[in-house]
Amino acid sequence: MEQCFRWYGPDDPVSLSDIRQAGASGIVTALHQVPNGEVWTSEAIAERKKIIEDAGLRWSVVESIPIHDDIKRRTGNHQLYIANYKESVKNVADAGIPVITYNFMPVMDWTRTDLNYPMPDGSTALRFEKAAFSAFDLFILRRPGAEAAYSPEEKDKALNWFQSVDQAQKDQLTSYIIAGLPGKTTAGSVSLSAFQELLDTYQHIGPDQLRENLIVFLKEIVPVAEAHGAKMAIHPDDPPFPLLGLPRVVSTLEHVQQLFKAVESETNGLCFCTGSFGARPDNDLPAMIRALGNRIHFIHLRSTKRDAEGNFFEADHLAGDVDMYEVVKALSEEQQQRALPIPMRPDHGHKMLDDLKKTTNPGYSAIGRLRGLAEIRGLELGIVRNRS
Ligand code: DNO
Repeated sequence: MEQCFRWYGPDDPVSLSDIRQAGASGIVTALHQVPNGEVWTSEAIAERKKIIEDAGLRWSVVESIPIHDDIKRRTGNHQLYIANYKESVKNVADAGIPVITYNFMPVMDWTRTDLNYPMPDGSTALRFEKAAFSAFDLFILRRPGAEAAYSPEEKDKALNWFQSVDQAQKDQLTSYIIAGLPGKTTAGSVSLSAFQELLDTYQHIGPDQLRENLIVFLKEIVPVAEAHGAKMAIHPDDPPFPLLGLPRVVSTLEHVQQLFKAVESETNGLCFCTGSFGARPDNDLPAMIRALGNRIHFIHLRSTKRDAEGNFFEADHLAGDVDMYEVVKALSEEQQQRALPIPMRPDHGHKMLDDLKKTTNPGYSAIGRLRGLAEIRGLELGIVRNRS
C-alpha cells in the first residue's frame, strides 16, 4: 500500500514537512477553498500540486470533490453542478492525480458528538454517543417527526443526557453536529433553523430515490473519469446508519454492490474506510475486501470500539473492534494482484503528547496519525515478509 496522510492545505497546522517526517510519501487533499459546486480549475490544481511536490511528496488522492445537494436531490441546478463536476474530474485527472474520493451523504458529512473524549492513557478520541445525538434531535433541533423515530427507552436516555448537561455543553454538541467537523454540512456553517430547512429538502427522498440519484450521477461522471484515467472512490456513510431521518445508501456490502452493478466499470470504485463500515457489527470487513477486490481504489484504516447501546469511540488503530491484522492481510492479498500500490492513509488518530496543547483539525492531529501509520506499516511489512 502507498502510505499517505491527509493534509488540509497551506493552513493546516500539520505541515507537509511534518507529514514527510511521519513517514508518508503520498498526500490526500482537496481545494477546500473552492465553494461546493464550482469548478476546480487546472491552474488552481497545478498550483497546489507544485506546493506538494516541492516538499518532496506526491498528490496521490483527491479527498474530496464535494457533491452539491442539488445533485443528491436532483433538484435546482443539478445539471449545471454535474457539468461542473465533470470539468473538475477532468482537470484533476489530467493533472495526473489518479483517485478522486467523494461521498453521497445528504446534508452532513461525518458526524460525532464528542471531539475530546478522554482515553485512560490521557489522549483524547472522537466519539459518537447515541443519547447525546438523540437529545440533539429531540430537544435541541426538535425535528418534526423525531418523536416517532425513538423508542420510549431511547427517549428517556436522551432526556437524561439533556438534563445532565449545561447550556454550554448543549451549544457545543450543536456546533459539533452542524458545523464542527472539517467538511461541515454540505452548505458550510448554518444556523439551527437553516439546518432544519436543509433537512426538510430531503423530506420526500427515501433511500431508493437517493440511490437512483447517485446512479444518475455515476452514469454521468464515471465515463469522464475513465476517459481521463482517474478512478472514482465513494466514501461510505459515517456513521453507517440513518441519522435525522436522512436516507443512507453506502453503509453495507450490499449497498456498495448495488452501485457497482449499476455502473459496471472498474473506475466506479470505493474508498474502503474501516472506521466507517466497522461501526456496524454486521459488516465483516475482511470478507468485504475480498468481495470488492479491484474496485477498492483508496483505503482509510481506523478502528472503532462499539457498545451495545449503539455508541462508539475511535480506538487506537490496532485496538477496538476492527481486526486490523485480518484487514491488512486481506488488503495485502488484494495488493498482490495490482501493479501499483493502493493508496492508504491512517484515518484519524488520538490527540496525544504535544498535540494536546495545539489546535488541530479534529481527528487530524499529527502524532496520533503518525502512531497509526507506524503501527500499520509495521503490521503490513510483517504480513508481507511472513508470506514470502
Ligand atoms: C472524515 C472523513 C470524511 C471524508 C469524506 C469523503 O474524517 O473520512 O470527511 O473525507 O466523507 O468524502
